[in-house]
Amino acid sequence: MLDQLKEGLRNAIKKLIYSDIVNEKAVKEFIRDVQRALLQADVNVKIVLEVTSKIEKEALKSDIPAGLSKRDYIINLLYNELVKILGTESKIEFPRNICNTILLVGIQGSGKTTFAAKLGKYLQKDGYKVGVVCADTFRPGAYDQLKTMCERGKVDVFGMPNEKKSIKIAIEGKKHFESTKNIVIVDTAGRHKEERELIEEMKEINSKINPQLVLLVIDGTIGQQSFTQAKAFHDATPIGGIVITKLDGAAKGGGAIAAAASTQAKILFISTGEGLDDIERFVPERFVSRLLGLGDVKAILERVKQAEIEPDESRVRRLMSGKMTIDDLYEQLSQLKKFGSIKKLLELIPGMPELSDKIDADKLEERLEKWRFVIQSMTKEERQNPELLNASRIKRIAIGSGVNEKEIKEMIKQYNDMKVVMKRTKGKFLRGFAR
Ligand SMILES: Nc1nc2c(ncn2[C@@H]2O[C@H](COP(=O)(O)OP(=O)(O)OP(=O)(O)O)[C@@H](O)[C@H]2O)c(=O)[nH]1
Ligand SMILES: [Mg+2]
Repeated sequence: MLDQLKEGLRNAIKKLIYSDIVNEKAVKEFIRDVQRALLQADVNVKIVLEVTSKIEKEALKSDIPAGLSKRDYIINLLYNELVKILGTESKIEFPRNICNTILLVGIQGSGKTTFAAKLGKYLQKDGYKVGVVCADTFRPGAYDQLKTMCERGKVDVFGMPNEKKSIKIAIEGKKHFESTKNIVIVDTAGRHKEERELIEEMKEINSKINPQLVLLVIDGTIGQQSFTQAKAFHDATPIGGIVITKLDGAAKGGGAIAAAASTQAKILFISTGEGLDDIERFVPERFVSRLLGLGDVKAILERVKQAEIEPDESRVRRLMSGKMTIDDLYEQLSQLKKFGSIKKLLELIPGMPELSDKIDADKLEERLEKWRFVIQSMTKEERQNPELLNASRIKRIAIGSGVNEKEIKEMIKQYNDMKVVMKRTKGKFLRGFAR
């Protein structure tokens, strides 16, 4: 879905993560990359400039919240601004004790019929009893198309192939399902090529069948033109939501979503393929996380919180003065273990899903495991005083831990390096790693 936009934004992030220092030049380049990606997806120029100038202004400020790296801060800004332009999540719930009607409208070929079947299946999975009505008297074979798709999804269909008045079919369909269903989805004809006519007809059907929800189905391939459609619709009727279809492979899909959202109308669903299960609720946060490859952002925050490292006073002082004992190191490694498997953690870190090919997380985890075995084979004195570790002691530890001597020597060297880093960063090293 939206592969081009995804790639553009992820490349911008990747470049930022790999840059040696995050100075003004790097920020400006990041902003340019983001602008390019959004414009290519047909996001409206005004929206693009608004979003990126906000990010740029914030990113160039010197006071970044304590404990955050500049890179994290900037990625977070991008995430927040993108979520903001896409609006808020809206709940869709229907009372189960009445028969609710959902009316689908949209111009020719926008994907109404396909969506009617998908929505039927989706709501049925959610526990509703659903019937779908074919009120399209314009398109030849409309009923057969809908019937075939609904049958595949095991959703009941109603139609009157010989009836010419769509309002009549809608009314009969409602009656037909009234006593057995709690949701009736009405698929309408898409003979309209422009919004004005469509809205006139929608108003008429609306007044006669009184639906609980009118959904406007918009073809995502039209990009920012979805603005006029969504706006006209939203101005004409206070109820309603929007469905954006064909987001699979639609180069302009990002622009279509941003434009529709900027009308204040709610996007309720998106459709990402011709299959019956290619439907999803539109949740701006989730959508942007996926777009940027941030994994599940909420999950990261929770894990970081759970794993807040709370070393005791004396340990902190030792770490800060560079006098980290191996016991301290062991304690820190155990803290890292709280994150669960390192591979899973890497997948949750911004930018990491993209980079994880390059990092062999299994190896890293294996290495930490070995480290633990080695530490467990040391005596208490050795752990307090690593300088004691001479050749004969290392030989003994190798036998006890099953890790060869060369590797142990390497570990000791790493420990010494880490001690230097700890001293320099005043113990923040592991916290940084955790983030
Ligand atoms: N790739 C892709 N194709 C879709 C999607 N939704 C619908 N289509 C295709 O778009 C075409 C039109 O879909 P329909 O559901 O018939 O559209 P409609 O709005 O009912 O059309 P009319 O009734 O003629 O107005 C069909 O070929 C569908 O298979 C989608 O999310 N992705
Ligand atoms: Mg149709």
